[in-house]
Amino acid sequence: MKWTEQEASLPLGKQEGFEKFHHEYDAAMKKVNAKVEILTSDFEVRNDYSPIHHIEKRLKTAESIEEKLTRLGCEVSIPSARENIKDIAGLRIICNFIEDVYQVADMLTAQDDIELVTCKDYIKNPKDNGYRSLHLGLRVPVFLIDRKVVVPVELQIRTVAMDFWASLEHQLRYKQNNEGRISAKTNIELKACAEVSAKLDVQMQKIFDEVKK
Ligand code: 0O2
Repeated sequence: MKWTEQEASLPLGKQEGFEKFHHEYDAAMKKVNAKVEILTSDFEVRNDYSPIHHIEKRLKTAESIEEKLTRLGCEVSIPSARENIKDIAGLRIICNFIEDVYQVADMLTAQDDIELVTCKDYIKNPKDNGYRSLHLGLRVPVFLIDRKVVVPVELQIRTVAMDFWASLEHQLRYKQNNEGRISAKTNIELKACAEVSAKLDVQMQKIFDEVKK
């Protein structure tokens, strides 16, 4: 399909083919979610322990994709969204312990229909504000009625403690002012909390390892 200028001037959600485009990401998200659920139940069947605490998933709305394209200075069109936005389908896996995060990441990326494209390890290299999480950019094949498409999915894997911190920091960022900025004082306090929570993760892992022995 040729992308006309007229088409690109419409809001993304109203452009021709948006529903089909969006559905590909929904299907990919459901596929990865099913994979994680299967891993969880397999753990439950074989062991008395599952590394996965819970899963969250979200599909970016047309408005949110449009906002991100505009923020990045990209054209607001379906081809542009396909090219520039890799987190339309997103899943977050919350694990109990740090080692579980890497174990789950290894199990998923070892599956032969999953392609690992990017890996940002904010656990080994936390962001300046203290944010910790493992971010994997994946590509998964999805079989539709008439064709196969390979769709990007963003996976965030982190511990309960990392998730607790990230959720509160996210809420604060949007509460403090409309631009999502946090005051310097709050930033320092939040970073200190991130460090306490990282120490807690290490201590809890140690306790768990000792109990396992
Ligand atoms: P949402 O609705 O949570 O998805 P990009 O992936 O292109 O957006 P970047 O910076 O390369 O940009 O990606 P990165 O570092 O992988 O982070 C993207 C997502 O990670 C964010 O998504 C957040 O979910 C999460 N994240 C990253 N940094 C922080 C942080 O400092 N605090 C918190 N709470 N979350 C963070 P979005 O797009 O912001 O929104």
